[in-house]
Amino acid sequence: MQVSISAELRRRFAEARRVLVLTGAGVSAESGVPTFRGGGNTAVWKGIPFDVISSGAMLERNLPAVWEWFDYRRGVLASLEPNPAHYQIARWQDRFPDFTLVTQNVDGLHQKAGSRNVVELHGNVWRARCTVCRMGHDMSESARPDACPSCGNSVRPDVVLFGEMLPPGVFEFAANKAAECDLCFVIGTSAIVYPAAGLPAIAKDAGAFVCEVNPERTPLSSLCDEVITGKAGEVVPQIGL
Ligand code: BV8
Repeated sequence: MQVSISAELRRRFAEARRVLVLTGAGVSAESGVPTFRGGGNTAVWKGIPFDVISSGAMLERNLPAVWEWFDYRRGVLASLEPNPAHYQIARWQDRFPDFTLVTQNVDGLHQKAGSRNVVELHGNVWRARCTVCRMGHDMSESARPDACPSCGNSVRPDVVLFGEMLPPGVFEFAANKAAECDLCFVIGTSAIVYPAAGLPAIAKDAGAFVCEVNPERTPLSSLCDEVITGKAGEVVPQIGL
């Protein structure tokens, strides 16, 4: 689908030096990853709403149930591939002198498409970490460990659940980059989860040109300088390289 991109955005893209991209579940939708909201379908797992099964309170109460949910999601993700939006964003990292990709997604598809130094605000489903010593464990090539290989305590998904703090320093790093950028893209997010959804406003307040890509309008749309209505996989490759 051909989309209309303003001459202003094309000029900004050509002249940009510091670019920040914020992505949400929508950037992975065309790869087959279910989104969490929008379209009337809220993710529900065995009758438990997504924001309940993916909450710190549930993890405290029933870690096995949370693992079952994340084991299922890794199973779904294992066969999925990045889509043209992921690949174009990966190309952008060498196109600009200062490029930062911040994602709310936990699916690892940006990295699979070649993006480096991805700022994962909410962690990654392919990592586990110890509940005590916080030792990380990569599950992309191996099964989930029954216990921490280092201290023997229980392990949990290395994902930020609802009601949990983001990893120390991660949001602050992203916020600083948002405050320095001259061009900010917001791709595939419903913009209701904080603190992530606050990043575009930081960029806007600092004078950046903010462009949203989404089939639907969001609470951020009104603050954006340009809103391109469409699917990420179709729109992002047309924005430019
Ligand atoms: C925090 C990992 C400090 C888990 C996620 C009450 C109690 C406790 C907390 C709160 C509270 N009230 C508010 C809060 C804060 C809460 C929050 O913001 N809640 C919201 C729902 C109101 N935030 C937190 O809890 C954060 N921590 O604040 O700590 C604190 C601590 C205690 C108390 C207060 C404060 C932690 C948030 C992280 C939660 N973990 N994920 C897991 O994945 O299982 S968030 C989850 O939502 C996902 O990571 C997802 O990425 C994220 C945001 O969703 P989106 O990515 O935007 O996806 P969504 O489906 O919503 O939208 C998809 C969009 O794509 C739509 O717009 C659609 O139109 C579009 N789209 C569809 N197809 C396409 C497309 N776009 C482009 N192309 C397409 N083809």
